[in-house]
Amino acid sequence: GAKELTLPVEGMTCAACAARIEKTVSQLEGVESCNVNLASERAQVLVGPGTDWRTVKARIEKTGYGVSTRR
Ligand code: 9UX
Repeated sequence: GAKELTLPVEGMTCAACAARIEKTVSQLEGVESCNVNLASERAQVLVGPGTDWRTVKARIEKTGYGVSTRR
């Protein structure tokens, strides 16, 4: 079933950064939803069974932000 991932996002400085990440991650195959909180610097992502955090991390990095790998 779907899993909820929480990823720590680095490098966001304004609300539009969070919105940009939400939009691009939501467009990934296998991602059902993405909510990014600027204040807590966390992305909460609901993904299907074939998708894991590495896919989401790669997209966030391609968009120009960082994802800390420590959990
Ligand atoms: Mo505003 Mo956030 O230019 O990158 S969208 S800082």
